[in-house]
Amino acid sequence: GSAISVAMSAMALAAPLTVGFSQVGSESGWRAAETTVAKSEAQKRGITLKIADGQQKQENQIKAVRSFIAQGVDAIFIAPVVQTGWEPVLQEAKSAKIPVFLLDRAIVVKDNSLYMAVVTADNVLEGRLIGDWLVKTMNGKPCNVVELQGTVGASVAIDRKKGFAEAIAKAPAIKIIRSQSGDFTRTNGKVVMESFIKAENNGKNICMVFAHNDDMAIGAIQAIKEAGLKPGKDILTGSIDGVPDIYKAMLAGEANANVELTPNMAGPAFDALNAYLKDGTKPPKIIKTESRLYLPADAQAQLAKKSGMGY
Ligand code: GYE
Repeated sequence: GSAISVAMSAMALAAPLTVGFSQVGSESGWRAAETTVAKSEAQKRGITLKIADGQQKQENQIKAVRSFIAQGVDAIFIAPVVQTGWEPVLQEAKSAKIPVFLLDRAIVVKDNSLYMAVVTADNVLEGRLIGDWLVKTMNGKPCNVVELQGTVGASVAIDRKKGFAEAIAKAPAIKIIRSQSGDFTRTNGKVVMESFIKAENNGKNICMVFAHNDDMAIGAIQAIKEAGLKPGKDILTGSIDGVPDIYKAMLAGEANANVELTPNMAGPAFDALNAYLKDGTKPPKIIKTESRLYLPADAQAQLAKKSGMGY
């Protein structure tokens, strides 16, 4: 570039960056942790972070993104509640030359240049890890599974469902007998689990609950107890996130398998943004975070690790 544009980008680097973050809402413990970590990761780097709570509605998120564009922020982060319907607003961001990063959930668009990168786990793998664990645990024995799905249309719900189904397809005696959305919340996880229990001989037909996140699993554990059954024994549980409460449930013998998901999605996005603004370095399209299975024997150490992190 010319001397002028070099000088201008040096100025842009010197001025503190402002990033607008359109967050899904506050549906789960993991979500709250992600927001907390985003704030501290921004602070570490001297970035001003503006967070808009979408309250689980895409239209609110689209409004927030438009407002960030109007404010002329340096970059926009979106945790997209659902995977479709983003083209028009992303086109507006692109026209305004504002780079967009997606956090924790993916989107489906024809033109992938509408966003810079997505920071996410392999959500199919997360579902598969729980499914593989169940196949191994049952060792050929039959098992009726009920599934608590995440938000309808969310990439993570679609992918976790897919991975789990793929894994249990190897074990013909393991079947999903009921599947419904609990919208990733504790309250709905409990309500939907209550209806599953009622419909399945007061829970006696149910062998395992696969919840797409920990909060719904914790709601389900409550419902199982209230039905006079023992969670973790009469009905096994498997879920995803790794929030402190699920490790506590494991220590109480009430939860069986968990895949941890880091709440630090913003940190890698800030780093990719800084590299891009510095010299145009383009990040990989998918910045993948780790997915690992933890069992009750790991719960104490996991809980200690989480409390050391402050979330
Ligand atoms: O697992 C769940 C949250 O999109 C990865 O959304 C995220 C999921 C997370 O509500 O707890």
